Amino acid sequence: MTVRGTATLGAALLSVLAVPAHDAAAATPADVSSRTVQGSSTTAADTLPAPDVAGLREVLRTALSQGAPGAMARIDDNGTVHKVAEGVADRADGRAIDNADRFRVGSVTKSFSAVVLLQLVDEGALDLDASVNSYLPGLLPDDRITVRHVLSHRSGLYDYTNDMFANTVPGFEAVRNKVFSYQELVDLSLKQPLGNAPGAAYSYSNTNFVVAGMLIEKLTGTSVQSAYKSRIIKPLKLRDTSYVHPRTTIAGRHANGYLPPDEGGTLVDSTEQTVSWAQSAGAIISSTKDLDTFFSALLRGELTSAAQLAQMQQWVPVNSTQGYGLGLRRRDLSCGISVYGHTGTVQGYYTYAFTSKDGARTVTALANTSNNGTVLNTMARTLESAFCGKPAATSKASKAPAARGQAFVERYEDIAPGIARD
Ligand code: REY
Repeated sequence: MTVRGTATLGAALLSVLAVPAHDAAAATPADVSSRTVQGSSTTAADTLPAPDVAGLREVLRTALSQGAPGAMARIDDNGTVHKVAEGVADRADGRAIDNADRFRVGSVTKSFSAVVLLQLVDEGALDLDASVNSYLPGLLPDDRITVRHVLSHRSGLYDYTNDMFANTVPGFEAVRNKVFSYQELVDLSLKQPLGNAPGAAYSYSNTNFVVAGMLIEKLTGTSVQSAYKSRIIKPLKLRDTSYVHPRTTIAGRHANGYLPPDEGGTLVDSTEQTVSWAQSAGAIISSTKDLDTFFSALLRGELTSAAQLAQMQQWVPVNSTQGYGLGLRRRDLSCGISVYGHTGTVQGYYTYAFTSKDGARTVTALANTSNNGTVLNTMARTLESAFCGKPAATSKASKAPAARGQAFVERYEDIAPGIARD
């Protein structure tokens, strides 16, 4: 279990943050969350507060009041399922959104890419601390950039999407039907110098997971599509999950995505696109059920060895309540519980998918809008409802389920820094 006192957490994080930024080796292995959990044999379902399903519905309704056409969430709690949905999947015909709907998961794709690479580590085909250039000669401008740096966003590689989507709708329309090669995306990034020395600092960049895709294809000799399929989708029987780049449509029942222009006005239906600008950094299609299955299996140790799962949880501090491992995020909730998963932003879709330390309780939440920081922060509160339970009625700080999470997360949101925030 991951419950711990705020004081312990604060001290642990401070000790991490105090590590000199240039000392990458020292900065890496500060696993503040596992420090207090070793030896525990209880499951999250035994010890977590019951999910606050009514509070969860309120969070989704708030997202609708802030501009999301629809929002939904599914909790898988050690065999018990809670499904909540509000609003519409399709504004044209008014069809209600439903947890059976597929959607674009954005950067949750990064966790899939990391899992494939960690499986390759397990197989002896990849060394996390080897230079990326030792596998892809001449690709990156600095031989000191390792696979670990890339998977933990510490390479310093510039995020080309900052420029691509500086103007939201025009940027999207310019690329929605484009097909990029990985090399073209890396070349866009390399127009800018590295933002930091390899290993020295966390700086979220899609370029890192484009490089991850290139490593997957080089080492497996297959496409990322077939690597995801044979290594994750088939073994876990994820029937709603696919990687269909560069096909623009979402097969089967799905939620449409709606993108608000920066200047306000009519939402743009952004459902159909190649997502070629993201590929192995963000182009997977899935469902709330499948993402729950995926993160639960991951934290239960069903996708990698225990050793590689531990590598994925070597946290680099993102801020005082979040860490980034290898393609995996940690978020520390207001009730002292930490959860593990990923967030995703792709035009028209915001996703949160997080599980407990032991994988026993998982929630995936989706709003079918993006470019709306208010909705993004509201949706973060689905984690509070799912893992922290009902706020105590007597507590001043928790008069309403909404109030508690809001103050906590709004200061610390980090999903696609620089571009997806208000
Ligand atoms: C890209 C722009 C966001 C989204 C991004 N997503 O990097 C990756 C992730 C895959 O972390 C777009 N924002 C929006 C803008 C801002 O265009 N000007 O909000 O749809 O999931």
